[in-house]
Amino acid sequence: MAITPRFFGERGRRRAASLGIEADRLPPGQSPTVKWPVLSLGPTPRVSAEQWILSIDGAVREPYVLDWEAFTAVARTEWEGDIHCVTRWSKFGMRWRGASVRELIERAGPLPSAGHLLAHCHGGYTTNMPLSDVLEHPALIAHEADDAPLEPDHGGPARLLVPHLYLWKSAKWIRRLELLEQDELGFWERNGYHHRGDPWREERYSVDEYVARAVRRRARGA
Ligand SMILES: Nc1nc2c(c(=O)[nH]1)N[C@H]1C(S)=C(S)[C@@H](COP(=O)(O)O)O[C@H]1N2
Ligand SMILES: [Mo]
Repeated sequence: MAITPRFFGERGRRRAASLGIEADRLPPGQSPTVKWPVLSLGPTPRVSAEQWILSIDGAVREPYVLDWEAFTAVARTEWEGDIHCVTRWSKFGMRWRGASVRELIERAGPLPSAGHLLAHCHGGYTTNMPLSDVLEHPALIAHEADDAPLEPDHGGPARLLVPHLYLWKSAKWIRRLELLEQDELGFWERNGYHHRGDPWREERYSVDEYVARAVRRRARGA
């Protein structure tokens, strides 16, 4: 729904073709990257595996905390595919390993009223999403990318990975998954970005959400 200047699309498609990436794997307005850019708001927090803990709490029957040993014992889920950043780069054919977010959340017993997730990070970053985005789509607490331990700049020792949404949802240096009954906005969502962020629907900014709603209202004749 975003109004993307045409040249972004054309440039991306040409570059994808030159890299042998099929055109239908490139979301609208994106362009493939070979290197993996680092996008962080602040300095990289240094969190050792020994210090690392993940809390799963909020609207759940049994909140719990995982330490590194308990996490790595359940980190046996793999996901292969492409990631998409709202700043228009996509990185193709990555391999990720970690724990299934759905399994971690189910173990806490989400309340029937829990519909939203707020991810909290070391350093203060937050991002929100509908709970269905991590229960009904592949999502990991990831500690390995492309067969190597996740670099600190990319969120190591572990980050959230929600690959079907723009990458700002994939919270680095994750420390807490908070289930919520009412939605609360994260950092970028409060600062003009879309509340969901589906790259295939080009949900970049909240203004896209506003325009899409207006278009739907008009189509209904309201
Ligand atoms: N904790 C934290 N997580 C974060 C960010 C951040 O600044 N802090 N940036 C987000 C954004 S905007 C993007 S595009 C991706 C970038 O991930 P990368 O640096 O591994 O490419 O991380 C997301 N997760
Ligand atoms: Mo981003």
